[in-house]
Amino acid sequence: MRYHGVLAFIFATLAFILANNTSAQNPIINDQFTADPSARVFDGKVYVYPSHDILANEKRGRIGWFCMEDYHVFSSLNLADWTDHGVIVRQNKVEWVDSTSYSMWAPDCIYQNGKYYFYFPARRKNAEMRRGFTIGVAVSETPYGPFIPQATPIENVHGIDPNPFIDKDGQAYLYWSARNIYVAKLKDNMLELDSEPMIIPNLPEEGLKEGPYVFERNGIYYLTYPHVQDSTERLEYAIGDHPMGPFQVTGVIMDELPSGCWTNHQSVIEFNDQWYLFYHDNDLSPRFDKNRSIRIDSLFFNNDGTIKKVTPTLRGVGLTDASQKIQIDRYSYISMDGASVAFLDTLNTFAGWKAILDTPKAWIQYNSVDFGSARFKSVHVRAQSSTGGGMQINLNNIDGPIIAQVEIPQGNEWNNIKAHVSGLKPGVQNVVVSLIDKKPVEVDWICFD
Ligand code: FUB
Repeated sequence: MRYHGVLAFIFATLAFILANNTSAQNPIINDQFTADPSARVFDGKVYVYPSHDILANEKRGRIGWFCMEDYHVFSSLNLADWTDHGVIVRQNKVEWVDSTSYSMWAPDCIYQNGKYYFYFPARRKNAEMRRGFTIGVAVSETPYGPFIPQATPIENVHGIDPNPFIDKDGQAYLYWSARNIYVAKLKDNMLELDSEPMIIPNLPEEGLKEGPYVFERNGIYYLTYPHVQDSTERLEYAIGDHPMGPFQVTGVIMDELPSGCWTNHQSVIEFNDQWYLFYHDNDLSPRFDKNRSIRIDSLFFNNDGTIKKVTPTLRGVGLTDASQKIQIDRYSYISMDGASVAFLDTLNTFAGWKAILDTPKAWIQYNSVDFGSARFKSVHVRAQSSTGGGMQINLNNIDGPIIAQVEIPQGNEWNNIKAHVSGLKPGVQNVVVSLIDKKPVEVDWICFD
């Protein structure tokens, strides 16, 4: 117990020290690739257990394919500030995993009887099993580790994308995919199956189905899954009145991603009376869709319990503190003409994006900035303009009150410019940045102090 306490302390301290390059916008993690987000609420905090995409090369993985060697976990109290707790499971630290396979695909985690059970797929060492994936478990006393992997995978499971679910009566189930979606009961120890795997019937027969994630709301069991109906994966769901079904295909949660990213992968949680959809896209790797990034958007239900379709946004969820960098390129709305977004550095996408305004009155609106008691006296803007240019900041919308005007000096260097702010209102407001005349301006971020 004492040993675990000390380890937990070391982990917590490490987590605090680790880079916190995460944000209130989409994607939520910006210093590494992340995919297949399984979100959970433990003790009032949101934890996300994603896959960790890396780029394959001659020495690791298969070039042009998924490449994953470990898992991180991230947590947040407000869906805006995320802490990276570091690596929790690594392929070469799990006895049964083929540590040359870089195949640590979509995981999930659940709490039961005082412990956290982290389920993950990978390829096992035994030559005869090389073809297929199986699923293992690592156990921890905290949601962020240390997780101790079991020496062997779960018997009788062949497939990927594990999803544990615990019903109201305490019975645990494991779902996974292997072309079809499977379910079996779990024993109380959460490490062994307690029933024969069953293929969930009545799901679409054509097109790949994977990534099951089950949740319950008002007595309805929602089985959500990515499915290739047409050319790439879209997020669908089926509903039933028991965790083992029967389930009836009910609708689409999210259409195919406009980016063309071939995979998508979801989880759904309720947090502080709001439901959220976690999913992924290839924001930080637009040319290679096996390097993905996790995202969050709000999810709403109709009165009959069906799910309203979610449209992917750049703004994502959560409030942005006015004193933090407000990345307006993750906009809520944008003018029809003259406003666009581009990478700051196309060779290093982790540096993020910039907003470009190049037509008079072009604007970008960023919603839900928390101004607190509106004590701010100035705004800082990181911007550049090869011609020299001017921009203004309005509250609420493009016709709302002007709170600042900012002159950007002529040049090809980024400037940090400070300008006076007046007329701020307390609380949560939208900000709109617009071009005053026709001289183009590029904006990295703005923040208030
Ligand atoms: O991340 C690798 C695989 O891609 C996952 O296991 C699938 O769900 C798909 O997202």
